[in-house]
Amino acid sequence: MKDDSPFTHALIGCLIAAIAGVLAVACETPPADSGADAPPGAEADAGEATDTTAQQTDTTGQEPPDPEAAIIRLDPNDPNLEVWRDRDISNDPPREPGPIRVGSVLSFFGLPIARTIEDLVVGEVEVAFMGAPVDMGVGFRGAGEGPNALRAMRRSTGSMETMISWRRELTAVDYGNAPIDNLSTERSMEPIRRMVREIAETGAIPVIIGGDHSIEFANVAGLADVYGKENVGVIHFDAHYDAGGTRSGHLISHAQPVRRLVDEGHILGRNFIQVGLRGSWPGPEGFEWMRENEFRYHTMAEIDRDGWGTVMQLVLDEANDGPEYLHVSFDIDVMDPAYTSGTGTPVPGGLTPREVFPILRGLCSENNLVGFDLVELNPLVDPGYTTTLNAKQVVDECLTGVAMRKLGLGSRDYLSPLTRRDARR
Ligand SMILES: [Mn+2]
Repeated sequence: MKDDSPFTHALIGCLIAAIAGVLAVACETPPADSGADAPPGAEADAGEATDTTAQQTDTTGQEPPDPEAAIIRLDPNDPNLEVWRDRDISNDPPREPGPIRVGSVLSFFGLPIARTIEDLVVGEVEVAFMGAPVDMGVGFRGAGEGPNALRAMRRSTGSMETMISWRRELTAVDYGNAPIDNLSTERSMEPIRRMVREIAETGAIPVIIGGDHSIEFANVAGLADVYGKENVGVIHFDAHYDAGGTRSGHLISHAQPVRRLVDEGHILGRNFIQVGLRGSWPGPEGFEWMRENEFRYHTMAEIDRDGWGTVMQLVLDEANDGPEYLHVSFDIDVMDPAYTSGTGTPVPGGLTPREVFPILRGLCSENNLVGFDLVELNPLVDPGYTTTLNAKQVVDECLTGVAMRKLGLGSRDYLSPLTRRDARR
């Protein structure tokens, strides 16, 4: 039904003005490096290292073209303009609020589903999964299929390292997917942020399954909305630092969430810990920017020199020396492509499952974890399901850590007495 009332037109006009305002402000204040952080000789690295200089040198003496003239604006009369509108539950059958068991219908780890905030509250939900199927931020198709690939995995959880099953210890649900605009990364941020905020406001931990890494911005900003600016620390597992400047005028893509989070003041640089950086990006300017902002980072070069055991202890110590709340953002490309070929921008020389799993249990058990995201899983280039299998295990290990903490076993060193030599009777 088309609504032609003046009120509706005025409302939509305001909305467009607000969007235009945001764009205008963003255009007036380009990030300091404006894409100058590509290292010498670094050519386009599968999309993630393709910052381009915003302004070409003008050799003709003519005025540069007006960028505004090139923008094709949105149709204000499209009834689907507001991608962040509330989920339509008008066709749901009447029922008491609370998690809904769905039998063999696919959900993350076979969990019950939740449709409303009341479902989360009444069900005393501690962990709410959500899908954020964005793939425009990586620049090609596939990462958006990540949530459903993970939902299709077999549902077994837990492992003999701890003999703890998080599914037994924690109340968890699948809260569905965020209502993104799959033609716009920019417009997809707000609905994801809002859904993260909804979950966090109930006290539950949002576990966001991407989707490309642009969603880290929405995830962490949503958590900061609830827990307060500068009150959340982030461990960023990634081959890339994801703090790139503007590219073709865009201020959000899978290469930029970290820059936006710091520039907008959601997170202090010193509360960002980066693990697994390698390859050609960033160059010196990117590292200088991180140094200026007091980032803590651990490159693969450092890990190769000092050994994973040493660096893992350092990261766990640094996580304990931060704000009260912790978010873990896990880009599957931090692992070596031998284990995770199904991703958009693989870089050789990464972490192994043996290195990744214990640090996740440690981080998620020793800290007050308030959010977790798993991103850049692209099942369209994962022919052997290796990546999806490892991605599932990554989530599993972190939630095992959350369950360990609940049981009073929160420690990086905890292993079940049944499965270690020194506890033999
Ligand atoms: Mn990333």
